[in-house]
Amino acid sequence: MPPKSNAPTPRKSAGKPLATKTAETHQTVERLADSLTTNHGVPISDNQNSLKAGGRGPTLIEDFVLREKITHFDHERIPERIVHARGSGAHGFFQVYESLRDITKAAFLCDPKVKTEVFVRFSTVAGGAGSGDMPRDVRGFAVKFYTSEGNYDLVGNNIPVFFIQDAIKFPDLIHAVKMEADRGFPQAASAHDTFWDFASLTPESMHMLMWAMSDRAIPRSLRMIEGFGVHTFRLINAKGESRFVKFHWRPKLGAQSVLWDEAVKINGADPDFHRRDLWEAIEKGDFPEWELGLQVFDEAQAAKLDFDVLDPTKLIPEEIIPLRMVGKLTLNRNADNFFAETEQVAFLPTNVPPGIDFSNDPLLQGRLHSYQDTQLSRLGGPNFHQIPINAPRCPMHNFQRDGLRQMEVPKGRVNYEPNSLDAGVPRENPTLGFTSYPEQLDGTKIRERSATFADHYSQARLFFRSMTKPEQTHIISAFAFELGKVVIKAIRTRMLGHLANVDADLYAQVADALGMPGQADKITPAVAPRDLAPSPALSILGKAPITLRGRKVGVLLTDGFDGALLTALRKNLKAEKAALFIIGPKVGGVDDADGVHVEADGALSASPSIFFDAVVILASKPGAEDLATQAAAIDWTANAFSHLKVIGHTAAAQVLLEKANVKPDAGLVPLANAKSVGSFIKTAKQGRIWDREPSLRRPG
Ligand code: HDE
Repeated sequence: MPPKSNAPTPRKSAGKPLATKTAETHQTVERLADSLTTNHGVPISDNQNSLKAGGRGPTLIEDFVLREKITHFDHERIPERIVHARGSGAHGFFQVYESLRDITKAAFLCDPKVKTEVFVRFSTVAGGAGSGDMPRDVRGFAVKFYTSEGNYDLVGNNIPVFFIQDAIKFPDLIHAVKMEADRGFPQAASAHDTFWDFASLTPESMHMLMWAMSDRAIPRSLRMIEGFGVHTFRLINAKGESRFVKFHWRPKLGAQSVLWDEAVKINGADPDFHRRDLWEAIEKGDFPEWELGLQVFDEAQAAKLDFDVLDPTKLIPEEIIPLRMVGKLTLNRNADNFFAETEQVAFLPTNVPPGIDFSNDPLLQGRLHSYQDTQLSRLGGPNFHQIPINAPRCPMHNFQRDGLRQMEVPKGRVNYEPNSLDAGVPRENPTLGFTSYPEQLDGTKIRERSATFADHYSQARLFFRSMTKPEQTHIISAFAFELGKVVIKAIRTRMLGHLANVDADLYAQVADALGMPGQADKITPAVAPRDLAPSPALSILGKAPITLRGRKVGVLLTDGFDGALLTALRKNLKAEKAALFIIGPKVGGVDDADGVHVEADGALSASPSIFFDAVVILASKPGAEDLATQAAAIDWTANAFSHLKVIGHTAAAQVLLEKANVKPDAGLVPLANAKSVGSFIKTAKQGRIWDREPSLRRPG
């Protein structure tokens, strides 16, 4: 059980308004137990006025009610995370499908009947806590499992590799990507000189850069991201046998991304797009789910791979070691309080139960120090494990004592061991306690990178060549955008040199989009890149599900619309488990052709088409003619088209489509009657109309 909260029990009776001379609102109660109090329990008589020497006089320093309230407020913020500051969290549970006893002794993975409570926090990396949800960035995917053997934190990302191979480079990487030191910009963006300066001088980052420039870095929803533990870990079974493992999360809704132009616009129109989407889905009972997949392999298999499994810039293609899907994560409860839970949650890669262990990946090894350390300054001392969101749900007892923010009152005389004074105090547990895998180590103390880490281009090439055509085009465009924002030309030519090593076509197209053909620096790879067999599993589009489940369809209505069409849409979308969002020219809603009033979920000006996966225009003739005079409606329609969305529309909407320069194609579905709604649904389930893209924009 989590420690008891000392928050006051909510009052049952509503406050009574009290009339005052100056008309400020006072909501009062009579029972002492219901009173607003100070933090020390003194009942407060007036929470609207400070204590003054006369109505127009100065405020008195003896006003402890005012001073306590303001002092607490002044200290409400704590230092934000140095990375991953912007995040959204939720509660849920995890359950394995069958016992994994053969490969691990971790109790929560050995019993399919056990539902392990979890808290998950998703995040961006570079921006501050108040930055938008949609920058091009890696997403953090951190899971805290409250297991019966202590907390297990799987602190991963939505990309399976990382920028650097050694923890000692992390401060440099983060300094380079965050806002530049002298000018304080750009916020939450990698498209600037210092990032690309560092990256172009760090060849090991090439594979990760391909991912960061891909659609993976602009997800449609946090519910639609994959997750990865990145490093190789160990699983240990009860016999003490060790196997290597890579952790994967696979969203049940399928992975999906937005287009860059959408990301830019969404960040302006709704900077909380991801946070809101996650919150709303959970509130309405549409619980996001992920399957946990394991790639399990032994030392002999590891030795046969053509790269080092301790190198976090490399992945193991699923085609070589397939995923074993072992369990399911469900998020079914929003946080009660953002600060207490999502902000104060402290993930520690060092939190592992018996049965899970570390590998010697030098990036992981550095993380094993960093997270505990960062919590000391963020959460103000060594007792942050007592904060309810961080506290283990299993018994916890040891002889660590005192320290800032100690909330417990340890009893008794014995605070050391061995001891003979109290037989009831906790003792070592040689059979069930955590033991490290006794790996044989015999090395020279040395500051050196292993030669087995030196191939920086082959997997970058593998990734690019495993993408579908639209995904490749997006990567080219992203490089062109980001490098286009780099002012110092030498950084661009250096980066082009790396791209030439990755793939000749990628290089040529980025150079062309930048207007810099033939300007790449000559960069000699430490190890010549090889052509590896492509891994189709790395493509999002290649495995996109045909579905509208968890997606949102925006329906633009005008007065006089056909009510039967809306009813049919509503019914069909419900059957597909998709959300329907009604947009009216005004939020007050519209009347259908029979005069039946329909409330809108949002006004046109506040509900741009970028918020939806597919759109429908149910306009009457006069309604469409009016919309065709309005920039908001024309942009709404033009954007839906240029973002490759499926558009269902009435014949009357033609005037608006023409004004928005929408050309008929497979994604334009006329809605003549309730029956045609079926073909709209069928088309929208396919996702975007990728064939439309080349006619609308070229790479760059
Ligand atoms: Fe982190 N990272 N990291 N990181 N990281 C933090 O811990 C660090 C790395 C990741 O939602 C910090 O509590 C170092 C890889 C996530 O609260 C800090 C290195 C991966 C989160 C830290 C790495 C991650 C963090 C900042 C290189 C993917 C957010 C605040 C050795 C596998 C967790 C905090 C949350 C947060 C250090 C590299 C994932 C400073 C030194 C690789 C998801 O301790």
